[in-house]
This record gives sequence, C-alpha cells and structure tokens, in this order.
Amino acid sequence: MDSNNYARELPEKLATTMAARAAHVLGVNSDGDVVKPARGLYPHQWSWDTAFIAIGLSALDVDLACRNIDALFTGQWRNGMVPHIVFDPAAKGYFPGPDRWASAEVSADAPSAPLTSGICQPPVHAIATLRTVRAASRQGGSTASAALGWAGTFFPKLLSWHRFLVRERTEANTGLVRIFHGWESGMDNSPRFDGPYSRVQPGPELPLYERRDLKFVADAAQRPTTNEYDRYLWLVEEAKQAGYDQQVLSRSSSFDVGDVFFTALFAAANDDLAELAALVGAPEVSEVRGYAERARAAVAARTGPSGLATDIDFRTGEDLGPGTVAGFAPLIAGQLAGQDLDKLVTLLQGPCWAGHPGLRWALPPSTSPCSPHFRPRSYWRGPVWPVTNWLFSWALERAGAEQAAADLRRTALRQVVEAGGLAEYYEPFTGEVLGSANHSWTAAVVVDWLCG
Ligand code: 2M8
Repeated sequence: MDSNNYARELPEKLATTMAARAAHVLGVNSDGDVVKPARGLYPHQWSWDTAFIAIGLSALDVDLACRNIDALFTGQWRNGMVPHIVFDPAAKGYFPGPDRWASAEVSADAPSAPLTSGICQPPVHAIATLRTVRAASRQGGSTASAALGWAGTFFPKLLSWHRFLVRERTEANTGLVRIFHGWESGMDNSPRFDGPYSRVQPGPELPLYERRDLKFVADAAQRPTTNEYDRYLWLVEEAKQAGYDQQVLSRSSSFDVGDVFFTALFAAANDDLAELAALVGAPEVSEVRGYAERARAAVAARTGPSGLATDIDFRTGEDLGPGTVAGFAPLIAGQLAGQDLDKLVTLLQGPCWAGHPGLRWALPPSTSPCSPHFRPRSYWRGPVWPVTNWLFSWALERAGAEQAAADLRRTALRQVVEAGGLAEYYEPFTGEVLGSANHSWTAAVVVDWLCG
C-alpha cells in the first residue's frame, strides 16, 4: 500500500481486513474472469459497473482488470454502442433478460453472441482504462508494457463508443447527450425522471412480466415501484419497435432526456481518452479533445446561478429541476475553478447535502434531504451510494480541491467500515445497509481507496 491511499486512515489491521473483504466480494461475484455486480440480483455483466470494477481490480491484478473491460466490449454493437448489459447465457433469473430485449433479432447492429440489452449506460470506460494503464505503469516492468500494449489495441473500440455518442446521441441544439430510458442514466428511479416518466404511457400490448428483483431484495420499498417498472418495460417495447435505430428513437421514443450527469461523465471520459490517444500514439487527440469541450460547454449551458445543472426533457422542453446529485454535473465535467468550484464544494458540504444535520455520515445522498422527493430507503431517491462518493472525490481531486476530496473519501470509507457491509446503497440517517449486501462496485471503490 503506497502513501497516496487511504489505508492510513484506518488502524492497519482494519485496513487490511477491509481490503481483503472487498477483494473477496469481487471474487465471490465472479464467474471465471468476469465480475458481475452481485450474485442473484445482477447475474450478468453491466456496463458502467465493469468500469468501476476494473478501477478496483487494477490495484490487485492489472491483467484481470483489462480482461473484464475486454469481456464487456465483446458485446459492443456494430454502431459503436456499448450495451448496458452483456448477458451470460449460463445465468438465469434476471428480468428483463435477452429474450425480452431481442436485440439481435431486431437490429443488425447488435451481436448475436454474446446477447446484450439494447440501451447503454454512462461512458466511464475511458476513465477506467486510463487508470488501469496508470496503475500498471506504477507497478512497472512487464505489467506496464503489457497494459500499454493492450490499451493500444483497445483504443479503437473506445473511440468507436465515443463516436457513437457524438453521432447518435448528442442533441444538436444543446450538445447534451440524450437518453431514451432512465436505465441509461444509471440512476434508474431518480426523481429527475418523474416528469418524463409521467408522460410514458404503457399500452395494453405491454407483454405480461414477472419481476425478479423482488426475489432478492425482500423489502420492495428499496426498489423501484411496479408502476415505474411498467414504464421501464414499455420503453423496451418502444425501442424494439424502432428496431433500436437511434434516429428513429430520437423521433419516436416517449422518453427523451438531455442528461447533464451523463454528458459531464462524457466530457471527463473524453479528457481521459485524449490522454490515452496521446499515450498510445493515436492520431485522434484533437478530435477527442473537441468532444470533451463540446460536452463541457453543454453542461455549463445548463448550469444555473446556484452552480447546479439541470436536465432537460426534449419532448416538452421542460427543465427537470434540481434536487438530485446529478445537479453536481459541472464538478464531474471538469475544469471548474475559482469561485465556481468553491460554490459547488460549499453546496456539496452544505446543509442540503453532505452537511445535513440528520445524516449518520457526512456524505451526499442521491437526492437532497431538502427535496420534497427525498425517500431515504428508495434506491436512487435518497440513499447514499459509495460509487457516487467515489465519483465526487475523484472529481474534487481532479479539480485540485484536495482537502474536500480527502474528507469525502475518509468519510465514505468510514461508512462502509461502520455500517458493516459492502452494500449497494445505505440509508443516509440510520446507516442501514440496503439493496444487495455484497455489491461489486462498492467493493471496487473500497479497494481503490485502500490499495490504489
Ligand atoms: C441498477 O440498474 C439495473 C438496471 O440496469 C436494475 O435495477 O436492474 C442501477 O443502480 C445501475 O446504475 C447499475 O449499473 C445496475 C447494476 O449495479 O443496477
């Protein structure tokens, strides 16, 4: 463990025990090389989870980190899209599975092996790739040269993914990345999407379905409602109806949101992709820098006087309002400085976020406790997610706000230690562990904090 990690924040024995437990969770959730998000609840490979998992793995086994990213990209579509789920044919029990998505039947762009879903998730893969290459370079020797060689061959796949988002998903007037399903945001039932979902009207032809998630999470209040699930499934039907054609969807999808958080992650990922391009000697450095600038400008244009950014519903032109962590998109997008940075740090640490007096730990809940939509046990409507703590501490460090980054990381680590579990999410006031009990991206960020 080097001096840049947070192991020293804990008594040595506890740090070692926590790192070992986190590594164990990653092992338990693996099938062969591939680390799934959780046994039972999420038995396939998820897109953005894989990137965070690789970030954790890179501290333990660089080659395994690369193999996980590679495995995800075996599901990449011919048009460049990285699907949000790559299905494991041996794993049953998740709904909606490959039959319901019918991607390969409906779209010539989708691979027939492996089978995949038909939508995407935030593009954090270039961030994970660059961190993996950097971890390898710190380890030196053949690990460093092998990782750099791998990054050289992998780079075109990342570039094709980013070009997909520019070509097919960047809305021309705003420069925002548009999403056609709340699942694409990764923050499935966030109140950000209540307005757009209220306009999604499932038709009588919605095929019957049986939810499987509630078999693994006993308390239904921790998961999206059935009313929400009907809408999630209806959007799958709409996407199939459109043949998963992005241009058709941009006209026909009843859900079409300019997502500031996704766009901010895309800006940051393009910064890292440009750096990767330079490292591997690819000629596309300035093309990718241009993507970063355009995405950052799009987030800045959605930023109000408070410093927080808001999504837009392209179907109605409606401003989707503040109150969720996605508002901190300008911090994620990068290049925030001076007063703009100070303002967001003060807000993040203030009484409507991590500084709310009722919180068990000073960590930002997924929805502000000051919002009327805050629900402390319901998934992305209030619980604290370690993965967003990772993103914010990473973004703060990138912005040069080192003290704020260190405080956030230290508290986030304290949360997982004191709550006694590497959970998917946590109740902000009581600290109760919620969702899946041994979640891979939680374990991965803990490994990164302790061993990275
Ligand atoms: C959650 O989403 C999936 C659908 O993609 C689900 O609820 O079934 C979200 O937290 C998402 O961000 C995450 O990638 C996924 C797996 O951890 O679970």
